[in-house]
Amino acid sequence: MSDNVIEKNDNDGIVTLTFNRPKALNALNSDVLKALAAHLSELEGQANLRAVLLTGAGEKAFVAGADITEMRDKTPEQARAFAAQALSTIKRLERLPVPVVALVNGFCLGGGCELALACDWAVASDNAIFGQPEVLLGVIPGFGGTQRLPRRVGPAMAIDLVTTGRKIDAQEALRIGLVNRVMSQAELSSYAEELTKQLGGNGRQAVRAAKQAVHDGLDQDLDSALALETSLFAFCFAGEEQKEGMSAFVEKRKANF
Ligand code: DAK
Repeated sequence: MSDNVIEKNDNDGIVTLTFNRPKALNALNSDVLKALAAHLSELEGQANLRAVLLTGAGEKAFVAGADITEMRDKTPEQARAFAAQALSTIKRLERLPVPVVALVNGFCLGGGCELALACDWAVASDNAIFGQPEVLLGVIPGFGGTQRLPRRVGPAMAIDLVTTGRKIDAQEALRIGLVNRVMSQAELSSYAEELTKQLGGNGRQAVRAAKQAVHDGLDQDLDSALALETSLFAFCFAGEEQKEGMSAFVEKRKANF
């Protein structure tokens, strides 16, 4: 595996993973997927983890898709194995117990868009370009795009994007709910600091429980999901954070989690 295809920066539990193949617009090959899986194994065991940010090296691309050169000669069996490996890695990313945010700094196509969809939310620079152009290559999205895209933007828009393969700009991505915010490249590069401030005063266990409630609840009917929320709400009262957070409010001081 080549070194450094993903760079890691850890700022007190706010971890940024940077896809680092700028000459290939950070396209995802098997080395990158292996490196991502290895980083996830570390992050899953990291006690002080607060958030994970994904971004792309260079100013041109977040991730321009799966590596087409590597995919070209695959047999159906190899394609199935490749997709299965990627799907399980992307699922592990999605289920990290902390917020996972895509910082989309340019082309975000195919497998790159699917990676962003597996993040809890995405923010984009104003030059970002999104799309699921797989049909132009004679295939369909293979990293979850046909399933996560309709869940995020609705089936009509998802079918539009996966059947035409058209590219959309950051403003359209914002309008359809694919990204939460659009900002300049400079603002995007300081987003880690902004997120540090936003999460800084929050209970860590509460943040984890909030994410779990949303993810697990989305897979259930409403009554079961509300019961899950009740369990997690009650669970919060078993820990120190709830006592500290509510005491701090009553005593008119800042909570110290
Ligand atoms: N793979 C490999 N190399 C790529 C790449 C990619 N996806 N995208 C860009 N590159 C490389 C280019 O080949 C070029 O390399 P050199 O020629 O310099 O060696 C370099 O990056 C710079 O790209 P360009 O010269 O093309 O730059 P431009 O600014 O002119 O164009 C572009 C930028 C993003 C519009 C263009 O590069 C482009 O269209 N790239 C391909 C985008 C794309 O089609 N992405 C989707 C890939 S398909 C599945 C599993 C997974 C998937 C599907 C099925 N199963 C197992 C079922 C996922 C599929 C995909 O993601």
